[in-house]
Amino acid sequence: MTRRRRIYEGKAKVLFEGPEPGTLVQYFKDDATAFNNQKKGTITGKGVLNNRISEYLMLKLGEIGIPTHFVRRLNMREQLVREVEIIPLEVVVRNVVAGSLSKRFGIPEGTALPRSIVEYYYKSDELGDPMVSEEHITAFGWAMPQDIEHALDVLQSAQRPLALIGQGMATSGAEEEVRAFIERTQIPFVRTPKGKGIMPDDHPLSAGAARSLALSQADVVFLMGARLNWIMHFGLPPRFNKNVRIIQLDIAPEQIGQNAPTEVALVGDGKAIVAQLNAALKNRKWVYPKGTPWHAGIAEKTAANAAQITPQLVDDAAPANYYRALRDVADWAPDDAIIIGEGASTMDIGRTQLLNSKPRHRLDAGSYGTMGIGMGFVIAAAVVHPDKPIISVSGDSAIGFSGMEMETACRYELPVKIVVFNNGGYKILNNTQRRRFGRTIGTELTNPDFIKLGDAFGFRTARANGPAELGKALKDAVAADRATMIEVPIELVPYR
Ligand SMILES: Cc1ncc(C[n+]2csc(CCOP(=O)(O)OP(=O)(O)O)c2C)c(N)n1
Ligand SMILES: [Mg+2]
Repeated sequence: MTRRRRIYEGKAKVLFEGPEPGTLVQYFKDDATAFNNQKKGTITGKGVLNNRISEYLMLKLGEIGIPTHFVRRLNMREQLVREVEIIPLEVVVRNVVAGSLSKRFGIPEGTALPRSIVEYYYKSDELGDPMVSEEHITAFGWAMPQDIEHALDVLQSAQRPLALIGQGMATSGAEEEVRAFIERTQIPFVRTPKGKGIMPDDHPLSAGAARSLALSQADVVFLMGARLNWIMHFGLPPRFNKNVRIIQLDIAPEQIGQNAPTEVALVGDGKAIVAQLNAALKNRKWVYPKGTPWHAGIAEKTAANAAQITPQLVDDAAPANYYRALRDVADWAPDDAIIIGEGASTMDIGRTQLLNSKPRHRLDAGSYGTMGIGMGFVIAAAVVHPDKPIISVSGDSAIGFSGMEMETACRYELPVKIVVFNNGGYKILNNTQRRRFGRTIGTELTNPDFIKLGDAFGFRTARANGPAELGKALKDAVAADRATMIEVPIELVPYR
């Protein structure tokens, strides 16, 4: 390896330019210093041990969801790290009396302490790294629990608070912390498509079935690893209240204030920060009260929306409507199934009707609704989770974007279940053109015969012509333990 540019040399380490922008190579020296460089020496092999100890600690922190600068150990003395902004504090944990502690208190070196002692030092060579307390740290603004308190103050001041739970909570593994937070504060929540399962869809505080009302009327929105992108209507009116105040938790600083101004920003790992919020809540009596008009309004809208779809849920006519067909899929999908959705109505209605109770069990076209992701997701999910049922619901148009990958699924004998909701949607634009303009252009499209297509690749196939047949087809698909495709003809309701 060619030696890279030396960026900085400190008392114990040398930093070199890393292989990519934003990275550094950290070299551990054998030099030992104490009392701010007044005592110096060399301990052979110290750097090698420090490199290992540092790696061990950083990996442990990573395991519990605390992000660190560590990327990987490169060799005996070097590790690859990310560039970070350094808070000028040194945290010392003492288990045995040594060094300055022995000197300050006259306790012999090597004395075991009755319990661990945590000390903080302000890192400043000119001042000789003075010891400081948490009071100094917060008063001087070196590290800020104020943001946590500020976030809770804003939430507490809300009349109609709403948590938007996003994918960030899934990737940081924050489901336990988020659940504790929602249940402790009693604020309603809506999850983004990729945030499904962090909180169970059928949780009593879910405002998912009254999403439009919840988004448009909330006066404080807490973005928990969720972003105000296309899926969230960019946080703009009329979908959002024009005076909405935003608390934003995100790991990426550049996301703060995207599309709508952020009042309180909490930048960092989701799991760690929600845990901090939960700890801070222990010192507060506040709970968002039960019986507010906000809770009542959401409950009312949820009930009204449910009443509106009930007739479709119980309509056994063939061809099925989306709700009735999805009801069968929902009844059949086991709890640990990974569900993939793509299409327009298939995906949108599927988001409301196919529930998730586990995080990281839903794959969805996401931020931009991009079709063509379905088969890739199906194959990836089956490869990563061979022990879980993989169920995809795909529109007839959507499956056309990447359906050829059925060959891959068969070649690797992946026992995936693909349900194609065929409303002959290709005709939709044709119908719209005819209705609006009295003529058509470029929209005389046809679908393939999906059963023949599936058969050609070696899928087990079935066409379920109505609700009566779908339940059975789905049961047979599970029993078969091989790649299965079920085509479900869906009644065509032309777009407006
Ligand atoms: C790559 C890509 N091209 C085009 C679109 C535009 N688009 C959105 S929905 C849709 C068709 C959806 O039809 P289908 O998959 O049959 O779902 P349905 O609503 O009929 O259930 C298309 C083409 C898109 N989202 N992504
Ligand atoms: Mg369709």
